[in-house]
Amino acid sequence: MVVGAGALGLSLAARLWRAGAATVVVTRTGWQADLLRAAGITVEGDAGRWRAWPEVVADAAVAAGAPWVLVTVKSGATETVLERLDRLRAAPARLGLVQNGLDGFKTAADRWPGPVLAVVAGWGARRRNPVTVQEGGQAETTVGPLARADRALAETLACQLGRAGIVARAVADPWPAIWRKLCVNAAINPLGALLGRTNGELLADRVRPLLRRLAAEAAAVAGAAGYGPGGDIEAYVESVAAATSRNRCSMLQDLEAGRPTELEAILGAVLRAARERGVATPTMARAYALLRRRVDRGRKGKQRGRSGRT
Ligand code: KPL
Repeated sequence: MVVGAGALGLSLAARLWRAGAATVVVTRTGWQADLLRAAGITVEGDAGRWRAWPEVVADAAVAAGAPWVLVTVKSGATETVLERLDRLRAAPARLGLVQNGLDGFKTAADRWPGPVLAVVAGWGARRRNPVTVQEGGQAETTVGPLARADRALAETLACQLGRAGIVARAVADPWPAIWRKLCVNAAINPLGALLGRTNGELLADRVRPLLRRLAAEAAAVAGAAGYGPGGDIEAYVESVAAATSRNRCSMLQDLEAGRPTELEAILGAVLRAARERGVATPTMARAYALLRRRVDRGRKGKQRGRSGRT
């Protein structure tokens, strides 16, 4: 069962279905479920366009007996979705959480009664419309146990993802990978969102130094939290931007679509950790303030639109 039919949810469900897994997608809305049932999922990627026809439901109760639940919703929706699944007694299904940030992983580990695994996604995707997803290249995905699970279970999931064409590696402890991805997101996402650029365009000469500075600040915070990414984090972030070069980062996609962003889950989380540990993060604080203003302006515009004022 794949919960969430955003960019990663659609891409994951289509790939699992193509690899022969009995796949059910759970959408948030009935109208998206109807569209997907009628049109299937269209995936656009390096290998051209292809179509997948997994089962689609808007009500997770229909798929309550699934042995694996892969939750792909945004960080802010994790708690609500887990409560809903728990009420359906979907536990003790094995739960794989595909997400950015830190808090969703902590929530899932605390709240879900069954085994929980973190899936730290390395592939980029963009939902072009409710039934079409454009894949934007991939870096390695990491799978690891968070609670009531072990490395063997992570191997099983990584193997299944591998069959679906997702380059995945199992580890015994996913937290270093979660923090490393946080460094990637804390560098690529605010710049992509503020400048309206693809990940690859962030490697242009005038932008690259900012990308590197954000990566270095995030890595200093990760180090102070005990999860220093090691190696050359700036080069690593650049390699992810290159590997997903055609993708517009998720924060940019969310801003453009007027959806809630993961600003708090990503930059908010790094800045909170920096404050607690006394780490200086001036560039990130500036990026956060600019984005906060942009997000709040978007929200006010939406409210005005709803109340009918121009
Ligand atoms: O995770 C991503 C995101 O956009 O949120 C990256 C890896 C940066 C791909 O775009």
